Formats: sequence, structure tokens, C-alpha cells
Amino acid sequence: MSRATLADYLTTHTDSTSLQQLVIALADTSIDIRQDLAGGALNDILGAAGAENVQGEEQKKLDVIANDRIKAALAALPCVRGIASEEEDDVVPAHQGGEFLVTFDPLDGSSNIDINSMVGTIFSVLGSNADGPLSEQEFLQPGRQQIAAGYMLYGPSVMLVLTVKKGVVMFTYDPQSGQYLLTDDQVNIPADCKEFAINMSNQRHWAPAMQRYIAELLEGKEGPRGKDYNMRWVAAMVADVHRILCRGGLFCYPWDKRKPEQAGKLRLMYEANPMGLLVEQAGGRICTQDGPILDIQPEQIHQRVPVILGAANEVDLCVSYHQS
Ligand code: AFP
Repeated sequence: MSRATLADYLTTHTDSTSLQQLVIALADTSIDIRQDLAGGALNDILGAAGAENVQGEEQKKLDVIANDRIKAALAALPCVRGIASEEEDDVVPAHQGGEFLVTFDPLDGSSNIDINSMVGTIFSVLGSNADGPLSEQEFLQPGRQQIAAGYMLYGPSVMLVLTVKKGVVMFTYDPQSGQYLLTDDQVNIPADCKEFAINMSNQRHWAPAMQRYIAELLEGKEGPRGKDYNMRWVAAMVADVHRILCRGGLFCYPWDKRKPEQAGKLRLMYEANPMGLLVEQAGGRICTQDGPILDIQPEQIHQRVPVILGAANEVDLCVSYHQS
């Protein structure tokens, strides 16, 4: 069976050759990161890098390696005006005449590296027609303005999941041909589900509305929802969202009263917005307790946000509990 390559898909779904080049460059870099991961301890990629990122989180060796690889690949493209990464303190200029800004989380779920479990790279592409020196301000666009978004998931197989705002498609890396081949062009998140993902160890710290919503799911058939729910938690948003794109479900990383001044754990520009575009393009929903994430006007590049995403009816119900 002959399958479309990533290049084939891009040629037929976007007129912008520079966007095509950008996505291909990210795809090529993911193959290098996959090589780093495949060797594990043999490649000396496990453990901490010995530094913290701007958000005070310990950087793993592979966070730094993946960040450097992606930064170098994007900086080589004249269409890229600037980049912002979860692992960089500030936005990084590339080419003044470039039309794209790229934000990325080079290695989401990095606590999974040392246990040989799933991790991924998440990216978002924004436009810019500014000239002069690059500023953080240019990046602060609501998620709905993204031009493209996606992720590469390093699991038993390596997958690239993409939206150029024409639905969501999944490619699987074929080591024999060295190509990403189209394996799913019907990605759809059903409006209802029977599976949720949340870090239950934080339950006592959530807002009362979130506690009520999850408690009702846990009551199963005997409770107000009248059905049993299953639970999963990979500790890598990229893998949890991938499962939801494959078989439906709900994912939450809610506000937590231990750090009331911190909106949530996940980053708006590197995680929530790109995943949000994918989820909405697949027919799902992504919100905070107050409303759609893709409408949020970002205030700063490393901003955090509470996240409720996946099956539309579940997201709506969860949000309604917060509003009532
Ligand atoms: P790291 O990349 O720093 O490991 O964080 C991953 C993440 O931001 C997100 O991908 C997970 O859903 C979440 O953290 C897991 O958080 P817990 O530590 O609460 O399991």
C-alpha cells in the first residue's frame, strides 16, 4: 500500500513553501532526537543537566540537547524570524525578514526519560510581519491565530501529529524509507468519553468545582453520571493528548491552591495553545475553568494556564461546575 509522505501532504495542504520547509525541518530534527533517545544510557542522555530553566525546573540532559537541536534547525531557515522555547529564558532572534515565529517544548514529559517512557516535542507556528529587532510582544498572540501546530511523539513508534488548520493528521516514521508516512487522516475526538486523565495525588488541592466533577466520575455507574470511567496518567501531556486524539477522553491539569498565584502547571505558549489547536481541529474542546484557552490574550511568553481538554461534553460540564 502506498502512503502519502509528510512532504506530499504538505504540498497539497498548504501553499506556503516556507511553512512546508519549516515542518520538514522539525520532522528531520525529531529523527535525530529519536536517535538520542534510542541509545538511552549508552548515549549519556539520562539524568539532570545540572541547571534550572527560567521557570525554576530542573533541566534534564535531553531537554538541553533537544532544545539545541531544534534551535539550530529553525535558525537555519530564512523564514523563521524568531523562536521561543520552554528551555530558553528569552525569545531568540533568527532572521529579520522571516515570516514565522515558532514556540516549542523540546522535550515534554522529561521526567519520563530516565524510566524509558514516552516523551515528545510540541511546536506552534505563528506569523509576524514586524520588522526591526525581535520582541517578546510579537509572540503574544491568542492561540486561535496559530498557523500550524503539532507534536512528535517518541514512543514504541515515532509519530508526527499535525494541523495546518485543515483537520488533524498523523504520520508514523518509517525507518526503512526514512520518511514520515500518513497513517491517519480521520482524527476525531468524540463528544463523550469513558476515560479521564488527571494527577489524582493533587485532588485535595483543587478548587471545589474540580473536586466535585472528578468525584462524580469516580462514583461510576452508581453516581450521577451513571457510567464507569477509566483513568490514565502518563505524566507527559503529549502522550496523554495523543491517546485522546486516538480513542477519545478527557485531560485536566487544573488550578491548585498550593500556588494560588500560579495559574496552573502547563505553559500556554508551548503546551496548551498548540495542543488546543490540535484538539479543536479534531472536534474536541480546550478550556480553563473560565472559557476557551485559544481566546486567551497571552501576557508573557512563559505564562502558565489551567487546562481542561478533550471530549466536548465533558469539558463543557466541568467548566459549568466552575461557573455555577
Ligand atoms: P516535564 O516535561 O517537566 O516533565 O513536565 C511535563 C508536564 O508539564 C506535562 O507534560 C505533564 O502532563 C505534567 O507535567 C505532569 O505533571 P505531574 O508531575 O503532576 O505528573
